[in-house]
Amino acid sequence: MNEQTAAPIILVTGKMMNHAIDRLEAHFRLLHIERADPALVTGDMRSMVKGVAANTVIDAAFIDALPQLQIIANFGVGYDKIDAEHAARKGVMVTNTPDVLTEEVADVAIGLLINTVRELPKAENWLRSGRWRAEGSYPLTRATLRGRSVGIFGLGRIGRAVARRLEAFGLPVSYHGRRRAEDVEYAYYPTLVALAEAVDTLICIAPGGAATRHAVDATVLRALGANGVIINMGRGSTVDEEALAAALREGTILAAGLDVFAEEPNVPEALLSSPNACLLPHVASASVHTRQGMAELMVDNLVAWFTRGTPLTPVAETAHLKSTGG
Ligand code: A2R
Repeated sequence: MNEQTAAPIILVTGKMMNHAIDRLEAHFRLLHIERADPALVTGDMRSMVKGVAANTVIDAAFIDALPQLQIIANFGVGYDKIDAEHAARKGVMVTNTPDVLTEEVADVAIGLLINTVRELPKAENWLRSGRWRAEGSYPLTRATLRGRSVGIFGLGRIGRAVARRLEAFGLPVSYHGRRRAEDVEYAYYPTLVALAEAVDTLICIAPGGAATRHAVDATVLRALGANGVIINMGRGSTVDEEALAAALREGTILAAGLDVFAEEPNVPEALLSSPNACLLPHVASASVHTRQGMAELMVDNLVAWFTRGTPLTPVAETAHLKSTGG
């Protein structure tokens, strides 16, 4: 792949950080497309594109529009935007960027939890707007982290990193996932509603997609209770935002901290206007350090596929696929 002319052609979908583009250009010939829309696929793309570096939705129709496609390298650990099952059926490898963002996202989960419970962004606004000087101290917060019991929905790589931090904070941890993890001692609940009944703080760090869509619904929020706090770091689709806004409005739960939303960058008005919601614009992995690490892993997956025939971090749906070369 040293000769530029022999280098495989990679299609970059959507906006991609310069660090990724620079590294891609060192190994591949690049084409760009604003969004992964089959109507925008040119004849050259159809006949030449062997890999996609993805920062957008990649659906079945787009995969079908690229008959030479061998691999889709996703920028991010969550790959619910990519139809990985269809890719697997078509023999197209899909990779993601696990591990390199785990500790960063776990740090932000704890930051968002504390901001939500102790109202630090609102307290800073109090100072900046002159109310400290004019009116005196910021009111005592109704909530505290002290005495809380935390349930983690999705005890995977990031969930475990969050759990380790919570242990250091002296808080008991329990979890829900599709199966019990044999290598941890945290209490396991086989349903999300049972976990929500047992705790007062729920941290969601499960993947998006059909299986988890609206898993956090009105029933789960009621189970969490009036002192309940929910933090969502996984995917917006996992939480029924309408039910959440109603639960915040009606005092069914106490507060919510959200880094992800169902229709980003659109945030429902009912959440924007909720005084007990702490809202972030999907920034959990968004440091230069961690985004560069993600870019490097995305590119390393493509390089490994085209040089060795196996990527570094395939997603579960396509992990069995082998390169046929070419
Ligand atoms: O269910 P399990 O035992 O496979 O545990 C996984 C859990 N999980 C689910 N739990 C309940 N219902 C489901 N349908 C379901 N699907 C998966 O979520 C596992 O404990 C966790 C995901 O962990 P990892 O695959 O290690 O992902 P990582 O790196 O922690 O990232 C999690 C998510 C990404 O998918 C993005 O949405 C976000 O964080 O950045």
